[in-house]
Amino acid sequence: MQRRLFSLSAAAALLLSAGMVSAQTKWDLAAAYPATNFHSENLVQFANDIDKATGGKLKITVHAGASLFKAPEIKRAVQGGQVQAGEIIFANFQNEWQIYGADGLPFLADSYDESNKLYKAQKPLVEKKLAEQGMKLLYAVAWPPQGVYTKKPLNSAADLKGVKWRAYSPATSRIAELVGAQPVTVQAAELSQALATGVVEATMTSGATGVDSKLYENLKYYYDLQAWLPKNAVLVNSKAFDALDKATQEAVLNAAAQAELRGLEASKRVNTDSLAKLKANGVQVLPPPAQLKADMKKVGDTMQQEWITKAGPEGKALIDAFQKP
Ligand code: PCA
Repeated sequence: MQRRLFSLSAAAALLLSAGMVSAQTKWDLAAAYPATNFHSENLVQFANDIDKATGGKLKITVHAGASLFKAPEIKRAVQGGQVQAGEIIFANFQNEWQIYGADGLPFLADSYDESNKLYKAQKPLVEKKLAEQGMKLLYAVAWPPQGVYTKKPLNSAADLKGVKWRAYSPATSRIAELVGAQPVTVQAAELSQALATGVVEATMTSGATGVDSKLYENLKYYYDLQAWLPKNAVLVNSKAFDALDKATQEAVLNAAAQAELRGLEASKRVNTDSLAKLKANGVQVLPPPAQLKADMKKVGDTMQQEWITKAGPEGKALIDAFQKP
């Protein structure tokens, strides 16, 4: 009897310690932008919120600056389970599925309000696609509006002919083609280097990335076109998420909802702050000249038409949902 009691309690102790081991889950989260970028800071707070809410049961380590995977590789890494979670920019994946690229098109949704509306229309489609791909969307946050950085002043798109144009997405490459610039795809993590070596003479991005990558050291003009607000999205591998207990899943979803709201406010704040920082660093931050704006709108029209043709019925459904009053 004594022996049996002993072995029972030993078994219980073993189970308990096994339980303690499996009670803590560790995730890595791959991110592509610098640690000081507002998206990355938001990710760290997201991870801290989850740590607190779960009493340390789910620990997420954020790997910023493309230190685990390069920006275009993160989606596949999350899908394949090489990393449990990751942050991507939807616009990078337009060639895979046009709907991912909707928020990367010039002048389709060109303010925070429009961008929110577009997100609402995109979200159910994207969630369904990601679920098919074995992933779950946790939250998404828009970058600040995109403008043009150049070395020389611009009057019209014709001034961009032959210029070495840094692109980060299929859409930003297409802009270069349409204005006769020379596109070269460089992700944010390599942008400073590309500028220093003269591979890049112009780009379209946000004030935020202008500050992150110190674009002001090489590019002295910023035309605040406010052409689109591409979104970053935080994804998790579905199997990793499903393996969590219900309470932990709830904690992740709650923290994600808060991160989405907090991220949007941060984006707006960073937009204002970064334009001021560009000026302080000698950049002429200018409204686009009328001809440049008209030319870029035309580029946007062409690209929206190309997009709708490729995106088919899903694209039409998205635009209808987006334009519904
Ligand atoms: N910064 C990122 C994407 C959009 C943005 O504002 C970049 O330039 O790569």
